[in-house]
Amino acid sequence: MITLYHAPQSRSSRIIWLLEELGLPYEICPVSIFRPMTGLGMADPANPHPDKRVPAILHDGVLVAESVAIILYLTEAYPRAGIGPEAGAPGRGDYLTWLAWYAAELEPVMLAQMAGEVAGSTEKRRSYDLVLRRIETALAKSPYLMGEAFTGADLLISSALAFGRDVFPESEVLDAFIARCRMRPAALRALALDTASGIQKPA
Ligand SMILES: N[C@@H](CCC(=O)N[C@@H](CS)C(=O)NCC(=O)O)C(=O)O
Repeated sequence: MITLYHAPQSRSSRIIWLLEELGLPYEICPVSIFRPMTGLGMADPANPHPDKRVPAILHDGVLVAESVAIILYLTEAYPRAGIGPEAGAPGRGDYLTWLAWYAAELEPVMLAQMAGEVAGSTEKRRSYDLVLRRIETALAKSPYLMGEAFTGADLLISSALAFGRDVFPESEVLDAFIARCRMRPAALRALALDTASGIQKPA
């Protein structure tokens, strides 16, 4: 059994989507988190995440935290859905590269731009330009980052882009990619479940 520790409209929403893509039985354990943007909410003692953040999953007694680790762990453990190339399979290197790229390049650049730190830093400006170029180059060639087929990398990166869309300039390619991913039946089911997953527990 898989338990997802989840706070509505947060980075754990993407893991509901993942679990729906994989077609697995799972339960959602709602937890409260501190929300820096509003200053509301508090860390939940019931949350097993080492930093009391979300997402985290418990799978047969194994705790996994961090979006990238959860996506890699679950797409490996349940390969039948075919959304994460296994070790030795074609596309495996590309898959690992995109997952790591999200955490090491995309997310830091997005947070820096949200904080207004990019314009005044040559290094951050360069990273920003490289990030935008990488994603637009990949999506100019194919509907998904790794080609014709949707993978866990598309799930992760499209959910980040949807959240931080304003960080990047107008781009039909980016908008079409986000829409393509979000219209998937599993994504729509996840959205409904996220909305129904409850108001934060009182802090
Ligand atoms: N790198 C982590 C980031 C997790 C994260 O920051 N989650 C936010 C919600 S979107 C959170 O739990 N914030 C509560 C806090 O910072 O205490 C991941 O992708 O899993």
